[in-house]
Amino acid sequence: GLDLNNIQGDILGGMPKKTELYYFFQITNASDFRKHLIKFAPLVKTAAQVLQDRKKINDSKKHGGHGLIPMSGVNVSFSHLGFQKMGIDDSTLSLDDSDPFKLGQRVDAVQNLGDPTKPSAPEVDPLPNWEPEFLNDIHGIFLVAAESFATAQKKLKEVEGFFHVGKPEASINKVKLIVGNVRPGKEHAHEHFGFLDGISNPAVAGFDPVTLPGQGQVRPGIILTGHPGDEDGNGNPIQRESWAVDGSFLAFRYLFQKVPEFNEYLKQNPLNFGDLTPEEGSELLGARMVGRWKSGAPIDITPFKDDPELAKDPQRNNNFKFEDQLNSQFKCPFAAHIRKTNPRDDLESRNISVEPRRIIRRGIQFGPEVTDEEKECKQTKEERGLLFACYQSSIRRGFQFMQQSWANATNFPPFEQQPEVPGFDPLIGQGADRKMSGLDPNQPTRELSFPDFVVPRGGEYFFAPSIKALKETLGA
Ligand code: N7H
Repeated sequence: GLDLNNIQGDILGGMPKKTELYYFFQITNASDFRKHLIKFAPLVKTAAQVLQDRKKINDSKKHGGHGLIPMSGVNVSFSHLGFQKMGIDDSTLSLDDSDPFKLGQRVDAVQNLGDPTKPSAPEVDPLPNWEPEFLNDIHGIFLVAAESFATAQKKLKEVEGFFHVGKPEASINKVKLIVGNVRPGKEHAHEHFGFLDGISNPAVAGFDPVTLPGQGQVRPGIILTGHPGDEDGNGNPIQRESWAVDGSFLAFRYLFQKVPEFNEYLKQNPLNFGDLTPEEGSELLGARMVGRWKSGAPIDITPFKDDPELAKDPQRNNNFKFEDQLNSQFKCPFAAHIRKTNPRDDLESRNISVEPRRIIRRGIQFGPEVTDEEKECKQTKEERGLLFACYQSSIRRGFQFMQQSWANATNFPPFEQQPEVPGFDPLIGQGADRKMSGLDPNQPTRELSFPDFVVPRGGEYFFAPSIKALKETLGA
């Protein structure tokens, strides 16, 4: 079985959160840092503790409470540069020199992910057009999750204390702090474009007691290093050093969302279908870009009319495979965000497993609600978006492949018979001439072009080590 006391809690289970602080740091004194790390390690929330936390919340709700009990959790991960700085040989974390973990996301973003480069970029080694802090070397990240900002803030102070931040003997230096927040009221659990998020994550064998219909189960090694499924591209188990077992790679992306522009696009391009009003035609367009209605109901099940009851039912809201739509965009466009990122039977019907590509998403929103001024001028004035974070046992096989070979690849998913090309993932697909087919159910070949709705402004790849590794190998 899995040793849940040895695995960080954000990977399996997910730290409960209303607020989450993303604290990016550089190690300034490696030997002191490693000493401080030993003392800090017991603070790190484990997968076992997350299960207890969730039980506490559920019990409180059962007894009529709102479940908002004071509670916090801290996790820590390191970049390749961070391991180098600590003097730790992390060679079993990368397969080769072009492994995205080893490259670092700053390089991978331009080489493989398709991030726009700085306007003034030189010809050689151009930099991505990111916030300046993310062009620095980042060695590690603390994730501090809590039920409130006050609790999170207090916990972060405690974390900083372990590393003597603010004192001459500090062993780390803050590069950037980003505050994540779930959206208020009814928008709780919805991302900034308005869609319910966090519905579809794979069940992990040996951890999740049930697999919901359509959810799909993965072997533990798809997410965790050193377990069955932690394989190279040829299906051979990767030999990890013992300290590198029970960890997971964290892909972080700082994604800004242009919400007023997205809304205006929907408004300007309502789908004309059946007897839909223009407002309903705009709703349908949004649903077809994502593959789900804002409520979360999947359009493969309910293509032309939202069904909020279905959306709320975990037995039904993920129970679809596009199986009767393999060569059709009638119900769901090929390039819809959730079909691009989990093509289900588009691949499985060809005996290509989606299991190795699956990731566990743990993100949170940042930034304020759209202001009246922004609504009026239909332009983004405030910074908001998604702190995208996902776990997998290989960045190359998981996040990088999903972005590069699925979302950005206009001929994915594969199809037969149809003359149309799927196009870009309308939300996250990157490249020139962003467009997709299949949005208009009556005219699947019709292509719609779109501006950028999601803009990457930073990121890094990290490895979340086991608790034992923190205490015995990295801590010294
Ligand atoms: Fe996506 N969105 O709000 O539209 N995503 N995503 N994502 N995403 C999903 O099924 C969104 C991003 C995946 O198993 C839903 O839980 C936005 C990146 C995967 O069926 C919604 C952004 C990557 C899934 C969104 C964004 C992915 C998924 C439906 C950026 C990876 C599960 C809710 C700002 C490269 C697919 C749900 C499945 C679902 C949105 C980013 C991947 C609503 C706004 C960068 C694997």
